[in-house]
Amino acid sequence: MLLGELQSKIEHRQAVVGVVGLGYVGLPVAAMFAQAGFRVIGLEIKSDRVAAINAGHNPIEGNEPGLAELLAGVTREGRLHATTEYAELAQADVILIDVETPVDEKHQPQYVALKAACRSVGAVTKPGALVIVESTIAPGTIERVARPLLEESRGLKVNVDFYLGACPERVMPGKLLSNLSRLSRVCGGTTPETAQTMAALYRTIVQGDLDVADCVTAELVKTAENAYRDVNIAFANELALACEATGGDFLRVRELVNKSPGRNVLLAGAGVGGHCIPKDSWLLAHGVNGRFPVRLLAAAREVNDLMPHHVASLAAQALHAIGGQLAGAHVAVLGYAYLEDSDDTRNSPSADLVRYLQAEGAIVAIHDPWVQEYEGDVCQRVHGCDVAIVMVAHQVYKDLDLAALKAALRQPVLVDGRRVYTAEQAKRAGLMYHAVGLADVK
Ligand code: SAJ
Repeated sequence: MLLGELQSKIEHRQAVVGVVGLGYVGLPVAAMFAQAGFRVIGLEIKSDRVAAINAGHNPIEGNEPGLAELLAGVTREGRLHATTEYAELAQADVILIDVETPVDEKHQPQYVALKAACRSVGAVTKPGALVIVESTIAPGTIERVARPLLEESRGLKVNVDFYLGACPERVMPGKLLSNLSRLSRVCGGTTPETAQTMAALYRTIVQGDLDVADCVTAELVKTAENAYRDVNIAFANELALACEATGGDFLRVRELVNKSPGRNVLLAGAGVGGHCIPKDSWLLAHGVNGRFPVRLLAAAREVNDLMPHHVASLAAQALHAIGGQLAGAHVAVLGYAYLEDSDDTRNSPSADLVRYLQAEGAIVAIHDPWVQEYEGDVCQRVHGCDVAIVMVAHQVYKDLDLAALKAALRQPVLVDGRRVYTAEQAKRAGLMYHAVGLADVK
């Protein structure tokens, strides 16, 4: 099938869309294309997930507005069918690949799932099908990993037997459907015609801009936009440390710097977690493939990864100031999710903090109203502790009565990793206050 024919099938909603990987990206994508009128085949290796989806049940945790209803509707109408059988993708005119692409402890991409998906898709894809990798991948991955694996299964040739592109997703937990429909996408194709056909496909579900490009541009844009954020957060964190060292207050300094045109210092904090920001800088660096030393990206990752350790040192200094120490101290960690008012704990800075504290001999109590195993009354969890450390700016901590917190603590020590409070508020409540970016309150 020629691309023109495929584009026409897409525009008439006659194309069959396959989605490989029905996780927090693939499932909303599959449901949205089904809602747009396509017949969608969702490929998922976890059979229990397949059963739940075909029964119209949303297996994705957390609050995702609209997703459960959408999924129930499109499965009930038979427009989305999930399967564990790759053979069913032989019917698909378009196949989207939405599998995980994590990095390992050496910051190297782990493409096990991506490679398996490409091999399996290559073994079944119909002539003239369009394969699109939506997972976030290092620049050069389409050329160096996806294309060869798709071709070798049956000696296929890209742009002859199938077409190939990259269209990285920009979803966020809690906003899956709105991000998918609202945000712009880069449609990177191995040929300009492929990119145009990709744009025609995404135009059926995306209201944002659809910018056509080549594959490496699409790979660069996604990894760069998150690396950019990581570097900017690292700048804020390093400025916060400079404020602590020089007697400044980061929030005041940031406010005044940002009055200068073109400045936008982000927020210093207790660390950088989540499913994409900590990873994408390493994917971008991997794409450079050793041709140039990657200094800034790696340095920013180091600054951000050290923030939980810095918060632990603030707690140690706070205890030392009252003749105590971390060893044997009872420490309450408030907030375990990676982001405020979220239940997502992936790459949580609090997990690093807990490891540091326990390595120093502290006894740690964790609270997080959004994380089931740590939910409960804050003051009950803090009761008898020698220090409370706020790691996430959950609303429930913003609303917290500091006098009640002080009454629950054995020692009146508060360490604020997200500047939820002010030194004045803490002082009024009788708490000794230490915070990221604030020189020690004497
Ligand atoms: N963080 C800071 N200081 C800041 C901003 C964030 O320390 O000024 C920390 C957060 O506490 C968190 C981590 O960084 O631990 C990541 O926060 P995030 O606001 O970047 O949220 P994410 O990880 O969900 O990032 C997503 C990304 N979106 C996609 O990948 C589609 C990112 O590109 C967006 O910029 C970000 O959402 C957003 O702007 O909300």
